[in-house]
This record gives sequence, C-alpha cells and structure tokens, in this order.
Amino acid sequence: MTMMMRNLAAAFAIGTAIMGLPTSAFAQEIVLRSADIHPDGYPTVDAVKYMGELVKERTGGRVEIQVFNNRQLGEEKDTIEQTRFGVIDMNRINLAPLNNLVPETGIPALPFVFRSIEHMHSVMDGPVGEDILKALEPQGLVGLAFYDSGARSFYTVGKPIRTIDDIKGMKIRVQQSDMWLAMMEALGANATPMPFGEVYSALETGVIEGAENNWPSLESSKHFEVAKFYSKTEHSMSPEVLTISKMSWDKLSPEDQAIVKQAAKDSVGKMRELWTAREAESEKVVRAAGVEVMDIDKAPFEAAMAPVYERFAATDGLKSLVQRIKDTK
Ligand code: BDP
Repeated sequence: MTMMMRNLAAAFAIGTAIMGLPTSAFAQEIVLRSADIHPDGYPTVDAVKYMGELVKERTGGRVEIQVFNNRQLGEEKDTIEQTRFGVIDMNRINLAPLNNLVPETGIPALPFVFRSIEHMHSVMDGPVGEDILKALEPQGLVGLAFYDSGARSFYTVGKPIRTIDDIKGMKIRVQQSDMWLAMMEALGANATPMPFGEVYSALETGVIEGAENNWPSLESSKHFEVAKFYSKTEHSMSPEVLTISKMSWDKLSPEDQAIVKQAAKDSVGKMRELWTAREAESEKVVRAAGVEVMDIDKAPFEAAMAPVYERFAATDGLKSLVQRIKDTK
C-alpha cells in the first residue's frame, strides 16, 4: 500500500469507528426554553433551574433547560397558548389560568378544599395529582409536577377586610379564570380579572382596591408598597404546575422523557425547601414595611363560597375528584 492509500484506509477506519459510536454521543444538543413570570430568586424559578442542572447532569450535557423568567416571554395566559403550540417548550404557571381549558385544574383551587399544607401535599403527590396532570394532555400540555403556592389571602388599599361584609362591592383583582370570578362574586366582591403584571399599577391608580395572593408573591411583586392591609383568609391553595409542550415532549426520546419527568419530580423537594424559607422571609419584609396583618374568622368566607362547588365541580368526574381529596389522609 502506498502512503496515501494507508492514510485513506486509516481515515476510513476512524470514520466507521465514529459512526459506530452510540448516537447519543453525537446527538444534537436539545435546549428546552421554560417560561415563568416571577423574578430571579423566586422559588419556582430556582426550582426549574435546579431541575435543569439535574437534566444536564443526567444526559451528559445533551439536554439543557433555559429559564426565561420575569415575564420575558409574556403573561401566563399568553405563554400557555404558546406552550400548547410548541413555541415555548416548558411553562411554570399557576393552575388558575388553566381552569377554563381543563376543568380538573380548578379542583385543587376550590375554596378551603385542603385541610392543611400537609393534606395538600399528600393529595398532589398522590393519584389525584397524577390524574390532574394527565388531564392536561389532550390540550397539548404534559404535566410534569406540582409546586407549592402556600395559601392565598386578600390585600387591600384604603380599607381593610376584617369581616365578610367589608369585601362587599370592593373591586378585587382575580386571575383569569371563570371559577375565580365566581369565587369573588360569591363573596359579593366586584371581581376584575387581569394578568399579574398589571396588578401593581391597577392598585396604585385605583382601578382595583385589592387583590389576593400568598406571602412571596405579595412581597416579590412589591404590591405591599401600595396595599397596606393583609387579611389572612387563606381561602385557596391553588398550586403551581410545571408543564411541557406535548409537541416538545414528543420530540424527546423515551429515555430523555424519563429523565425530564424524574428531574421534575426531584425538583419538588427542593422547591418545598425554597418555599418554606421564602415564605418566612417575605412575611418579615411585608410586616416590616408596616402592613397590618389580620387574622380572620374564615367560617363565613367558607360558607359564602360553597356554591362555587356546585357550579365548578358539577360533573361526576369532578365530584369524585373532590371526594377523593376529602378522603385523602
Ligand atoms: C402567584 C403565582 C403566579 C400567578 C400569580 C397571580 O405563582 O403563577 O400568576 O400568583 O396571581 O402566586 O397571577
């Protein structure tokens, strides 16, 4: 063999050796873009970043998650549509803006449906949670995991809510969900649905007189700068959900799907740790800013909101979800 022929043969051998390697070693890198409205350091944002580290590690760097938080990709309602149609790969949202699309998602947000945070955890970690995640799929979303969102309470500008009579006729912002509208109407409030990003200026300009949320959102959004009364009604624990577009999901190999699903589940514990710390920290910040925090007699609120169950848990399937929640220890 001449030198040139030997070189060609060697090159050919290397070529076939490369081609014989497992395809994953050369597979194109996959980047999953994930949306969140919350700012840097918010527990949902950091939990998805943590999940991204797990995915990167477990795929040897082949699959990466990039978090676009701070509403970079838009408000929740808009990003949900984009996720369903595969423009955005992943999305961390509250269940509320999914209520109209997937009625099952309203069930864990029903007023006073959970007895405690521990009860909420055992429901969402168990078969009821799995069934609600599965219900997203026909709408183009694969449910990966639930994240905590604490309990939501009212905060107001001008006058405090001490009893149910105080809320009558007040203009209160709600998330964009018919069920949430009905919840406020049941209390006699004047419900105004709007995206989260518009709430600060709406409070400031008097378009609304109040809103409702958990401690970390009240703090991180700076709404407490304007709303100086926090009434601890704790009327809903509407959880957060992490989803992936069905279109992006179907492009992943079964092996990668399993890694992504597992990493999402593994990020739940991390999220709960972050959440507990942030909740305490946020409460401190809000109280230090001079917000008056009130303990509230919840019974009249629970009684007034009860008719929402008849309307939004009306089918046998939805009724049985409520029953299964009640039966969960
Ligand atoms: C926060 C949720 C966020 C919602 C927001 C809201 O984390 O997903 O968009 O409430 O009220 O607690 O819109």
